[in-house]
Amino acid sequence: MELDNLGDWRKTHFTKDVTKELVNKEVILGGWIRNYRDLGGLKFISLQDKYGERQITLKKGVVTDDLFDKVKLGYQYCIMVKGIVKAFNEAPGGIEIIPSEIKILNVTPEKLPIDMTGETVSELDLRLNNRALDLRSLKNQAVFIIRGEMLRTIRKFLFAKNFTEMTTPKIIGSATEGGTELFPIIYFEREAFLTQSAQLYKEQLSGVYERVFEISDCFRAEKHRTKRHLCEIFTLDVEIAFSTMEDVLKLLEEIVYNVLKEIRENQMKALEYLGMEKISVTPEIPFPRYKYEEIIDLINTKFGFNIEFGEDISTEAYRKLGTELSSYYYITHWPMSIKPFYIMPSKDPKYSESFDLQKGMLELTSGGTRVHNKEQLINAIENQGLNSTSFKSHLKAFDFGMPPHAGFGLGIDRWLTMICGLEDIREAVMYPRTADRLTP
Ligand code: AMO
Repeated sequence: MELDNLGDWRKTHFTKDVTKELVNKEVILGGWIRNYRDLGGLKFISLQDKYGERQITLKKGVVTDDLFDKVKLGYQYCIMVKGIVKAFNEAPGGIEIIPSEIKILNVTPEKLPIDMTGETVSELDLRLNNRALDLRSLKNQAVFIIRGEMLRTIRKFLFAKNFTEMTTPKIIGSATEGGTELFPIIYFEREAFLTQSAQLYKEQLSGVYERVFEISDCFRAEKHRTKRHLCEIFTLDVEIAFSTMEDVLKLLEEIVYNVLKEIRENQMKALEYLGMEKISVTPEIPFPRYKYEEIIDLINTKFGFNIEFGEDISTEAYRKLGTELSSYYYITHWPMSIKPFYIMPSKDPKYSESFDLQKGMLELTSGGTRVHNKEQLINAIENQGLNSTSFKSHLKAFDFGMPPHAGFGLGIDRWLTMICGLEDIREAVMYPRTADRLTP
């Protein structure tokens, strides 16, 4: 097939902007063919762009014969349409476009590797193998509209609260939070690592900008093959000087509340598309707070587990817990023995000033008050069997008046998975990275 040139055609509107106010006006739209029907004397095209779709209607006798005959289309052909907007109640959105010209800019193979009409759902790995196509689906459109809203709201909220957005290095010279779960890389003649989190930098920068945040990727060399784990994750990191865990708990629940509120206010259509409008509701704040000891007591007595103080809570135990506590809640005061060196011990050093934010069975966030005294920090590093000399450059920041500080890290991908009701975290990332997946 001979393809048309773009020439001097430019889109005048996105599909979402073609409303009834434009009736009888000419528009130029561009996008992909999600679906088409050929009923002999009548052809319908569902033209999709990044915001949705509009119906293009070709009726023999109404459009020119040349145009009618030209329209022999395939799924996901890239086309542009020039035409007049008409009101038509039976069409989606009550609008149709009667075309005067159509440009076919690019074509597709007769059989696409995955279903793009929305009639069936192809298997996830197959979809991920063809991600640039798969991302065009209306379901993915809804997921990533919500993700965009989430990130926009977080930024808006934090800027209004006097936070500074930081950008910290992703290539680091030594382990961030202990030696595990790091990806080594070759950095000229030396070994370096991909960062596991912004932890040390956000602490240092809390001693400069007082209230800092970063939304960025970090890397976990985890071989877990679960529906909750990725090797490249996207996190919201927050650190606040002159504060403790108490302040952070309040801030975090306000963020969660506001993000959900704004998603509901601004992107209800996307939530509805995913069938999540009744499920991803704005939660009541403050969130319930349970101490770690209360939680393991509950799990042990109610579900017959035998978790001892100092043990992590297994996935199976979390699964049961999620049936009891299905909304957002905090688990605070974890045993110091299972927390990283930078976490502040409680008055009774058996416990720590740390917390997780849970939604049902899923951990969304961890955080706490940090150690800001250099001697105490060195001891904590050594007590965890790490070598404090490899933290030399980080420890320097603690010589220059480091304020008391606290913060948290929130897994954006996990949260999005939950808000959108997705089965697998890989669906919440445009190009996921797992132990098994390095392409596309
Ligand atoms: P943590 O390691 O708990 O804490 O990570 C913070 C949050 O990131 C998400 N997360 C993951 N999501 C998907 N796949 C993974 N492999 C994965 N690992 C973590 C979770 C988790 O709650 N520096 C601390 C935070 C702090 O204290 O400020 C940290 O990184 O949602």
